[in-house]
Amino acid sequence: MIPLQSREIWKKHGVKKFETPDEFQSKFIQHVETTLARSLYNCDDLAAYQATSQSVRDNLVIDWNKSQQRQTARGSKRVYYLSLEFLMGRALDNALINSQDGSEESGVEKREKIKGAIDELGFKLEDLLEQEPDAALGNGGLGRLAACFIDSMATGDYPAWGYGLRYQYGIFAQKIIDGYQVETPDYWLNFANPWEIERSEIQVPINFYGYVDRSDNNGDGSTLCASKWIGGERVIAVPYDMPIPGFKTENVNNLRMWTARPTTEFDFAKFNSGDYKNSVEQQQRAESITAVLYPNDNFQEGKELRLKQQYFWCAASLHDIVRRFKKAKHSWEDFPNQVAIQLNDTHPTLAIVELQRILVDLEHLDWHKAWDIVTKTFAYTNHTVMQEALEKWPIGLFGHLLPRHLEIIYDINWFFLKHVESKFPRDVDLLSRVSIIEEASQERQIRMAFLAIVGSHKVNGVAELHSELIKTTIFQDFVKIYGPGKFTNVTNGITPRRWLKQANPKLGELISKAIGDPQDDYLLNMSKLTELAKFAEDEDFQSQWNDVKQFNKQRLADLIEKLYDGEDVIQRDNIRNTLFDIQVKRIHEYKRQQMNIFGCIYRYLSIKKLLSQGVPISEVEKKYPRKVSIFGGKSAPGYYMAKLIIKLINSVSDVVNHDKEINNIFKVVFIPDYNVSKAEIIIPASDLSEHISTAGTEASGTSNMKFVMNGGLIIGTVDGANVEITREIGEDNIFLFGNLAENVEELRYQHQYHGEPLPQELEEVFQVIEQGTFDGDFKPLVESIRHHGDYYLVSDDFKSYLQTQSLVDEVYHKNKKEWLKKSILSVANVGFFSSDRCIQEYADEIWNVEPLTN
Ligand code: CJB
Repeated sequence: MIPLQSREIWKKHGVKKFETPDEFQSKFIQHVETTLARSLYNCDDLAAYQATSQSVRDNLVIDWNKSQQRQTARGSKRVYYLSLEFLMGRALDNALINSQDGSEESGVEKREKIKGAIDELGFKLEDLLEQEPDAALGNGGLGRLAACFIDSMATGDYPAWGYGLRYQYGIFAQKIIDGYQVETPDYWLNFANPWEIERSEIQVPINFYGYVDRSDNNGDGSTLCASKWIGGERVIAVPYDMPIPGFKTENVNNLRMWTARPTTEFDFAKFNSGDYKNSVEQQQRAESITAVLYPNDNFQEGKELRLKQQYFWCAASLHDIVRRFKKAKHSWEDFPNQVAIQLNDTHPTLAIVELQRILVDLEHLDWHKAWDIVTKTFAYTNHTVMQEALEKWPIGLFGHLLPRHLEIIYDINWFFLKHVESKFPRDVDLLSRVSIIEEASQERQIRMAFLAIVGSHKVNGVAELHSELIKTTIFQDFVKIYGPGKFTNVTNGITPRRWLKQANPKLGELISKAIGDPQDDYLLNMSKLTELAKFAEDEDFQSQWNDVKQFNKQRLADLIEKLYDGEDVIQRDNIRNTLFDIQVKRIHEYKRQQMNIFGCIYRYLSIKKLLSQGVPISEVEKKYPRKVSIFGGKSAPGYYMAKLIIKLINSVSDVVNHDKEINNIFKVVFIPDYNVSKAEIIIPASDLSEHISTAGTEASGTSNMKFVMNGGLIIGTVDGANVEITREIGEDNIFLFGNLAENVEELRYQHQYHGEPLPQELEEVFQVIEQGTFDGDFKPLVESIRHHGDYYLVSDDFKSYLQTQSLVDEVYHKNKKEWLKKSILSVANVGFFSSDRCIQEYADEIWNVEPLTN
């Protein structure tokens, strides 16, 4: 502690945030010369990016300190958001937009001033922003949702922390070689990361393996009593903190990311001293825990290292949370009044078990009292109904790594089943269906979703349809046991700061001017956007709206040209009358990029057919107006079919784009290495985007919301959040097609037992694929539909997909005014999908926490 008399000195020298461009420049130069040890003569863009970030970070850290002190002093309840993925993207521009001080000026205005100041220093802000690598610590929707939520929690002044892992390698970088995906490592920490603060003074020991010692349990052998777990391997968890600034608030929250380090203390016990090689191996073994993000999306791999990651992260986070709680000297009953923990999917379910272990084994609470605290603390978000994504761990692997936790899970299950039995006596079937331990499989497995439900007070789905589906399918029995009140819905959302203001500054500007909101308050109160509706048919406004879209399309065309080594793939001169049709997301059979590319092939064949009949190209163009189909997305490295879909897209692209005869009226483009920063360029450029999953498979989708927020129209199935998007923006403003979720089971059954013929259009597409028109062997893709049950119902939806695409062409090319009206009305009514609304719902309905205003 600093002695009282010294504190005056501290206060006198208290650090100050830079406020003016001049003060920024001074900070910038100071960082160039001291932090980076460079000078006027050798400061390149990278150094200038670093110095800018360090300067902005200084401001954030000052607010971060104040925010944390305020949160502690108020002693209010905190939220902890546990997510194995945080797909943050870049931080600098977001920090500039969100930067705030006591003045009236908005962050957006401030950003403009900093831009000017950087100009004067001899750099371009845009070039500096490009220097930053994406923090790509996530796979797709789930990880990006966590990033949007953490932004909204800070913006809403909620005392909230995120907890994650600081992977050294994020999601792999995707290269396309000969049309195939090739993965290369994403070592994003190559240069110093100015957005993190290492907290090496905090070191949390984490144990694995070993055995349970019950020698001091009075010999009664009960696993319910405090037991001692003697770990067999120990690593150290060290946190790195990322300040998360809110928009238009001085509140800055914390995202704490753990990294694994070896412990020397334990090495000595285990290895002979002087056995250098082994101790280095030990070091590498420890560090491997946080080395790499598992690159699967909607799929569980069941590897021991993944389980190790999960426990390492849960144990470190809970240790931190409990330490903070204990410092405030509350009684244990108060824990759920002080702490809310949200589980982002089942990945952090071990946190439930770890808290029970801490309370029973280390704090010596009675089992039931402890369990009451645990269940009041946790809530669980489900993100998928797909079987292959639901986490299960074999008992053998689990018990070896975490012997005490396995015992605790058995006990949790025992009490749970006892409760079920008392409510539904003699229903043995029910008991086996809901048991946390699945007995039916070859090896017994722990069903993590069931454990998460039993250990939480609320379970939510991520869109209305999805939340209903989990209640009637995978969690049906639990609704019977606990009643429907435990299950709820919080429809996903996105942060309008990144996905509107930052990604689409031109649209942001037009909106704030149109609705008379120069301070950009609409970014906090998105219902203000409804003001736009009155301009929907205003021709002058429509034309300005269209100009913004064309600007964004040019920006994307520039990116594509760069990625295609200078080839002008998208004929720039024709951009205004070329429809940009975009599908960017993880590649997955259920998301049905295959249906999209089959549609592209069909379009190409139809154009060729007309040409072969002697129809002049100008006439063909009337039927098939100019269009570019743009794809982007990564496949899990081990997902054969998804990789084949990528190859097919690239092979089709190769044929179509080089066919002189079709005179550029149709193009197919695959953008390699889709990531957050590319999304910020791609999404604002869409006229149309595709969200065409088999009904009932896409829990929510969030890029659908991003596209709508940027004035793009949607072609989609009645799935996930498309349903609520339709409700909000109006069914006239979205192109829906395809079978409904309620019919999927029946259709699959039909395929299995009756083998319906394929629609003619799909047959034609398959024939040219089989003729070898496109480079590659696509037999498995065709066969999965023709002979193997067509699980994703491509053949059932293909015709209505094509018909709806024709309708799109017609409106876009023959009725541009109608199109623009739809686009404006969509943005006017997109407000519901702000993640600020989600966070408020979680806070009110699940966490029971209040914002902490000054
Ligand atoms: N989701 O990104 C993932 N990974 C998974 O393993 C499971 C689900 C996605 O989560 C998003 C956020 O809730 C949803 O919008 C999306 O539909 C779902 O696939």
